[in-house]
Amino acid sequence: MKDKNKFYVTTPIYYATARPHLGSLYSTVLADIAARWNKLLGKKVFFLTGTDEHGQKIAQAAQKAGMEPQKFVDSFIGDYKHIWKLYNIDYTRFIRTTEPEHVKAVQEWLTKLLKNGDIYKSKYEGWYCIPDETFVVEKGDQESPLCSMCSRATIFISEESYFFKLSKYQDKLLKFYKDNPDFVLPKERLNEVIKFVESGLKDLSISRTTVKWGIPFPGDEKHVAYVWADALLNYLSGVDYNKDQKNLEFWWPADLQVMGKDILRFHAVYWPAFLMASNLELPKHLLVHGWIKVNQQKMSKSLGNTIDPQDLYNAYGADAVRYYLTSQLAITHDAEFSTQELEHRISTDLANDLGNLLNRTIALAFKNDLFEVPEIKKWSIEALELYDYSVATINEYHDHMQNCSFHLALASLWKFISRVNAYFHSQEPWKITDKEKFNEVISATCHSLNVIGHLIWPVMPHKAIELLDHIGQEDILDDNVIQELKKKWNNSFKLKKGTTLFQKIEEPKVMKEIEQEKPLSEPNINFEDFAKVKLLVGTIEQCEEVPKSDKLYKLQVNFGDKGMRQILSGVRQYFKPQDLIGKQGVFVFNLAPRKMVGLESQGMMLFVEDANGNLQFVTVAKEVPNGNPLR
Ligand code: ME8
Repeated sequence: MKDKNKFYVTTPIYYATARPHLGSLYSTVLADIAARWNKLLGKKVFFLTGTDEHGQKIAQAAQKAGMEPQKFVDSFIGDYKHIWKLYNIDYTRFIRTTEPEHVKAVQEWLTKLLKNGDIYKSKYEGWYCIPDETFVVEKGDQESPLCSMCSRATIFISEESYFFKLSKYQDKLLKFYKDNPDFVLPKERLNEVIKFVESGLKDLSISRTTVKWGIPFPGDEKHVAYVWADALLNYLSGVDYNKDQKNLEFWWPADLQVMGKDILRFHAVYWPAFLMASNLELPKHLLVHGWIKVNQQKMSKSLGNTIDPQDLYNAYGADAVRYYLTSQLAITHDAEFSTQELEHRISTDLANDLGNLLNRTIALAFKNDLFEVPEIKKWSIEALELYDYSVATINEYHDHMQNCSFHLALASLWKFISRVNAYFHSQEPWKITDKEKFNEVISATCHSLNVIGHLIWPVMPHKAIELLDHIGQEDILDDNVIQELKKKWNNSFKLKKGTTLFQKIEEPKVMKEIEQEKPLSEPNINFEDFAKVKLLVGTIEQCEEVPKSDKLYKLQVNFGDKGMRQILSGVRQYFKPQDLIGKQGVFVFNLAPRKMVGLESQGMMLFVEDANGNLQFVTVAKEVPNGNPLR
């Protein structure tokens, strides 16, 4: 019988091509919050993070830096560990894919699959995206297709390769998704995975001969393992796959695997299929978050628009940044990074709502010579109502945390904080002369702060301890803390004066300068430049799926006296054909024709992202003749 009282959580392993940036920190903080929450629930926790150190992308970056790949990747590890420490990331193990133990685990795994026939040798011919280290599914016949994930240029490769029989697992995967609708959190993101698998899985090339920087393929050292086959295995080697069976059995399957939406396909399709082929259980949940954007673009190493967590730490401290990342960036959405918003949150939520509540309570108690708040025997109705509200908040917080809706958990906690502030004000304790009544108000507020202090610990571990220390609470991780917090209020509190928990931001900080280093707006263009782009209105007469692609629609668009045109558009996940047929849209008419999956696209349809990250097409308020230009 398995010990159910365990929680195994992982982050993606980050490409060791640069220092960690705010995006890498985001995933890692989310995993740390999940780990700490489960510690609060009294579980044994294993938290794995680390770095992805093989493959063509790393080899190229090392070459550019004029370094040996191993030395190159080694040079970033200190940075990762340093930043994780600054931000109180309490990981259990930091794994590197160049560690001999991991290399051995991958080779043994490949050997096993070779033996059971799930891996075979053949030849790969097609397109490859180096930045994403991915084989491009939509094969172009002549011209290079852009990567369907990142829209960057791809290279053509033609080489002998080992293949994993991914196609064999198509039906099993679909059944698994059906039986486990909450495998992917938030649930909505599972739809795109199902669509991808339903569109047909081809066997996956899992070795390269033209890349040298990788794990030698067992028995055929002309090949190295495909970097994703190598990287995904870290989740197993991190808990001693093929090394310590007992340890593996204790921790596997992972309870939660955190990642950005860019790498969902690898984790929700390839990874489960690898595990099925290995007769291992599948992870319980994948937590998939959106992107942090800067000036509307994904923050990424290759775009060079990253924000350094060290700068943020220097300006605001770890816990404020952790709070901002969790409360402001809803997991379900992409969000623009903004120092103004971060500073606003620090001043209002943290300094005003929470910090002031603590300061005022302690200052007032001390002013009235109350240093030890006694246990209260009989509570007033108002205090009992506050207690009820606290229990309801703990329950709500619990449910949101269990669903990994961390931003909702914080929202309900901050509603409670407002409620406590309102209680404190309505009682006007500064006017109370009756000692018992005064003690009661301070005690009810301290009990509330006790609840708040414990609940914010997963998100702001240092500030939580500081807060609890002010009210004399030391043991955060008592068994069953959550149940304890819901018990009838009967604590006494030893109050301590301390430093201010959070300072209001009076003057915007240095981060302004950091943001300004990057171009804040695109350079202007003149009218002639604009006039070069011919934007026309056309009606979509037909819309068909392109069979060789999981994204593309083939549109037949009527441009009136300028004729019909075939336009390909990669928007299948956002629209059904009937959403588009008969509608007028806006098209770039003079874009050079481009070939995709063997079909020519003679223009481009315009779309815009809505607040939910879905696309809306651009149209006219009233019907106009087809072929009319925008001006
Ligand atoms: O993909 N916003 O590594 P990677 C939010 N090595 N999160 C972001 C982000 C952004 N702008 N940019 C990056 C790899 N991330 C592979 C993973 S796992 C077996 C192998 C986060 O260094 C996000 O979680 O490109 C994304 O999935 C991860 O960093 C990718 O990091």
